[in-house]
Amino acid sequence: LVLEAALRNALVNNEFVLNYQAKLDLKTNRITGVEALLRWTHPEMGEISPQQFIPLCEENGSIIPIGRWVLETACRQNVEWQRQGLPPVKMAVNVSARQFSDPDLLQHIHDALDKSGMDPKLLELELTESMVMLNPDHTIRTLTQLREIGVRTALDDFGVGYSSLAQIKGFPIDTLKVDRSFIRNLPESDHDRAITEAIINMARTLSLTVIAEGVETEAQEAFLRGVSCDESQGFYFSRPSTAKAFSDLLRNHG
Ligand code: G
Ligand code: G
Ligand code: MN
Ligand code: NA
Repeated sequence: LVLEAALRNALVNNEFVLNYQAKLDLKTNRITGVEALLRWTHPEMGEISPQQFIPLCEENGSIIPIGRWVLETACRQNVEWQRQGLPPVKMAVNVSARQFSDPDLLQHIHDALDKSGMDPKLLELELTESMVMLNPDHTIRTLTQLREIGVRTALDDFGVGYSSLAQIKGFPIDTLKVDRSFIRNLPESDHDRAITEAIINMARTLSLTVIAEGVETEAQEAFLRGVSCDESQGFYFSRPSTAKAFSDLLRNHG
């Protein structure tokens, strides 16, 4: 209840910021993209984790204006980095279930792209399996419209849901993000090695890009490179950080 009351003023009081975490291409060793991650610091309560407040925003509907702010802020930041002479990178934005079912989502995306002048091809939306499985007809319609304007989509936390190969095949998505629960015990776990390889092979068959999330060690990264995983994201290469820290990383690492 205290949190909900505080949330009501968070947007107007400028209490949200975005952090950014790099995505690394495992073949070229270049940064190919970045994920925007919402952070909330309340003046008295301090930092509150998105795992705590995002479910509340989903429930009370405030995820719609907050999600809109995230989209617009991420797009503006992407354009700003290029204005500073940095190489273009894909900008990934998390979309919640309620946002995905919101009939105004496409309009909000158009607005964010128009206001910022960002190239739609650099925008990637991260959706979870559970939300795309809820209403497959709506999902296909929405994904098709996004593809028509050039916006990319990724299935986040992939492998923990219940989507079958047959269903995924019908969705015009671009990327699978292998859930970090499969990465955690690599390379030791026989099971997780087999699952990760199976997801990578499946992604290949469907011409999807595959990225591993939660990569925390050199051994995990080496294993993933060895099985031709396309990209890697996690604390090993880079933790989520401020826009300034990310732009320094991009400038120095490329
Ligand atoms: O960044 P962190 O690991 O604390 O994120 C925790 C959870 O919050 C993750 O599931 C992540 O996808 C989600 N999350 C982070 N930022 C956003 C956002 O801007 N919008 C939505 N809907 N979820 C987010
Ligand atoms: O569900 P989603 O993939 O959007 O969640 C992103 C969250 O994962 C972010 O909150 C980020 O802080 C967290 N994260 C990113 N890299 C790592 C990692 O290497 N290990 C762990 N445990 N969490 C990570
Ligand atoms: Mn994500
Ligand atoms: Na994820």
